[in-house]
Amino acid sequence: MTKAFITGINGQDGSYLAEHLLSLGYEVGGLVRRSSVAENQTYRINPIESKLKTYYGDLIDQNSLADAFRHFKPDLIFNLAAQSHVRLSFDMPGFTAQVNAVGALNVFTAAKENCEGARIYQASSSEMFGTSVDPDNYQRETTPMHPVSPYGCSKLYAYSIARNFRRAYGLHISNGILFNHESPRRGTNFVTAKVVKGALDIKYKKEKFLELGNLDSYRDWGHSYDYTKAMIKLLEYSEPLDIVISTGKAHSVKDLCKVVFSKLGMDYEEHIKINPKFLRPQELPYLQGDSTKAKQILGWEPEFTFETLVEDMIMHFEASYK
Ligand code: NAP
Ligand code: G4F
Repeated sequence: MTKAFITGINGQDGSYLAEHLLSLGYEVGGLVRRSSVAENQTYRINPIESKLKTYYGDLIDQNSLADAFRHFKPDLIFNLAAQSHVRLSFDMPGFTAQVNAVGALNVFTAAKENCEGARIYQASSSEMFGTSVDPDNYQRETTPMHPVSPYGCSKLYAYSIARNFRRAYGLHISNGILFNHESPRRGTNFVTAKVVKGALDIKYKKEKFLELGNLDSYRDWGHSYDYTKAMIKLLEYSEPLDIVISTGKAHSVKDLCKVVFSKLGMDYEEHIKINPKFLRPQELPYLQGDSTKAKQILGWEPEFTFETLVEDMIMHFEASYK
């Protein structure tokens, strides 16, 4: 196994994954969409760009995937590309389904026809569980899936068609069911990066308040650096698997605000305003993952805790204020 191809290579996870794979000696290729502002689009992979082979393409253009696969000849394919924002999936459910559901089908079909023997990783999500929680307050591989967003529904289709292609055609496709993971490279319209950046704006007197939506939902937040290592362990494992990756600890959005503001010497209650614009038509109230299977089978353990994740993000974002 020497060549790895990543769709969504310039995203948060794609950039960490590419770095890990290069450090392990893999040749790394990836798919990049056409954008009118090319400079910003690839900022996360600019430091390693000379070591990568990138291809222009799009998940909804199956020919572009087939061409890239035929040319690069990957042994491993990581399908990370997606419209990954849950609230925005309510604004554009059709586009979200095209990219996340039909797009994943396009990746599997192009791989089936052009990359015999390749192992495929599908970026599945804890959002697929929706309102479903086991009686012990965890979600795990056996927990029923009842998604509550167009994003969750699109990811459930991709998860299901991956399992179908595995059984029907013998493809080696694994689903990584990842709980929320963040980093200094997280897009600033996700809540962790928004809170860190918003608190810094207040500390450095650029803003007085931060507007958020629902503060009462709980998420199991880990670090993308750790979770992208789990993706590689999953594809290096001999059998295709569906596996949960999580820290096993849930925190509310309110907890997150409390920790971030207090680390910066402030009281969050004096600075947070609720703006209904950031509420969702249906909320997913509680996520907490049990990753026992990943620990036992893959030997995966996260290095970052919630505290060190928050500190890493603050340190990164604060550097641009000084
Ligand atoms: P991200 O930062 O939003 O990255 C998404 C990537 O997909 C970007 O490179 C984006 O390119 C690309 N992309 C979007 N639409 C595309 C299309 N039609 N064709 C080709 N590329 C397209 O997301 P992430 O946090 O790295 O997440 C990686 C994957 O894991 C996603 O599938 C996400 O749904 C899933 N996931 C994430 C989490 C999490 O907490 N981060 C948890 C579970 C699952 P542009 O930059 O050009 O838009
Ligand atoms: O940071 P979020 O937008 O992440 P969300 O919706 O949990 O989705 C992320 O994790 C999924 C895995 O479970 C991934 F599959 C998905 O791709 C993405 O990476 O929101 C987290 C929580 C939500 O309950 C939201 O309602 O924060 C709440 N929130 C409160 N105010 C807010 C805001 N979220 C955002 N983005 N912006 C707010 O102002």
